[in-house]
Amino acid sequence: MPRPIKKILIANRGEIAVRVMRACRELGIKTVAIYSDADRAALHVRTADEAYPVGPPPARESYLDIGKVLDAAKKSGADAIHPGYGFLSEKAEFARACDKAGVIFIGPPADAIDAMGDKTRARQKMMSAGVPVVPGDNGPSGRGFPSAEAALESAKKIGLPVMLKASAGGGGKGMRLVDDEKKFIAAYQGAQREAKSAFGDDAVYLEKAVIRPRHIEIQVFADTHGNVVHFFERDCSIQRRHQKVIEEAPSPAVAPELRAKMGAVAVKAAAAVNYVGAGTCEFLLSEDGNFYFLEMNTRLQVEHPVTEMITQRDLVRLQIAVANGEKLPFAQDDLKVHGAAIECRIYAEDPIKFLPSPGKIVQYRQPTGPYVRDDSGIYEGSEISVFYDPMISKLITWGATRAEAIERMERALMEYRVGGIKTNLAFHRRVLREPDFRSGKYSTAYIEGHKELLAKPIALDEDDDALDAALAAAALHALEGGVQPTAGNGAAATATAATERSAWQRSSRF
Ligand code: MV4
Repeated sequence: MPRPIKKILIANRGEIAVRVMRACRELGIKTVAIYSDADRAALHVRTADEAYPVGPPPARESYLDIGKVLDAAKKSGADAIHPGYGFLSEKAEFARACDKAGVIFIGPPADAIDAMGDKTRARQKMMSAGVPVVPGDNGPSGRGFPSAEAALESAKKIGLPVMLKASAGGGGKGMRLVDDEKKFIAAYQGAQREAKSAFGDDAVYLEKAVIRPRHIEIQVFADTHGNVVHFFERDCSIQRRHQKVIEEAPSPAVAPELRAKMGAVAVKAAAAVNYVGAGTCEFLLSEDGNFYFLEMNTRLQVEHPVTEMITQRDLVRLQIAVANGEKLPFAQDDLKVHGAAIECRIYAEDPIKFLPSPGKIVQYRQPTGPYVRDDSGIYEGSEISVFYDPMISKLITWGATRAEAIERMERALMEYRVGGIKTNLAFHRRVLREPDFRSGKYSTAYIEGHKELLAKPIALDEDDDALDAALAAAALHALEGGVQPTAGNGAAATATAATERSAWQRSSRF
């Protein structure tokens, strides 16, 4: 039995660092933050029991510097490191360096990271394990083709359209769609060049393109005793440029039978690489109901809270338990889907151009109330830096049904106020009432197919200012002997409340 973990260094920043620290606090585990020069006053630093500087703002020189991170672990006496997501979380080299330094890496074994990190290798491994992958060709060497012409011959056999993907890639990086033979050679060479410069490896493989797929992923969990379970699916089809925007669980497109089938396949995939800890198998679900393994993310994911909400389990606590060598405290049959959960990623970004909008948060009101969770890494007065991901928080709501979760999300989005920077709050409000989203009939082409969601707000209630005005007007109307405010806030229907509300809201505009 390994000694129980008493102190964890969180090798990350922002909301995920705070999220991990919360689980540690509940477990009586001490927390250690690391921070770059840009993050001296960041929330994760204030939340930790102790904190160590790791260098200049660029991640390469701080959060990604393995030597500095391990130095901080040594100085602090941490016996484990939680990498969060991004940064060092999927670097096998880091997992190995932790092992060597005698620090527990809270994540899968380095060999499992390697097995899934190389996409052609993962495809081969999954095929051998009986996991369905997208029909395609890894090339005669198993890692790309001897020439673009050889690749074209294979593409013709597969049948266009095909996807060109970098073997060392993932997450859509270096990916190209080819639907015309005449464009194939140039696209292949372009993909090779891109792969070479992005990953230092020009191997490119082919897959038949699945048109308008849904992105369905299965959360898996394995302990060191050979137990592997799945926590059902998340639907992450609402993305823009490979950036997830809204996620939900369960998927409106997945019936119980398909859920069980995909879950069993994901468990098989994890077992095939001797997986340990939290992981996620990504699948494409085609319009005709077939599903194909795409890749496995060997980390805790951003969107893990929707799974926590529908399974009533704390995935970070489980990660720590597994890292302690404990057995999973339940079997597959003990896990059930309870209701529905949705997550909206709130970004500091220009709502029309989708460009980051860094700066100081001068006003911040987090939504709360029943079945609302807002995982945030910022506070009023803190800064959204140009150096890191501009996510402000993840807003998650739960409902007994999907409809209830949506209604609750709409309510929570109305309560949310951010001042000083631009956000995508108004975008989320528009999606939540868009009929294709509400019906659950959407695919990865959703945002592209709904350009009106990106358009400048036109209707009166579509931006914060107009919303404030409408609420104030409703309250005043009620005061004058009219109907109750439609926002359902009975308390606002008094003279004082109405005045205070509009004054407070005015102060929130910048
Ligand atoms: C595909 C595909 C269609 N056919 N592969 C994008 C991210 C990376 N994990 C895989 N991706 C895709 N691979 C085949 N054979 C479509 C996508 C894709 C996509 C996948 C999931 C979520 C959003 C997406 C947006 C565009 C393309």
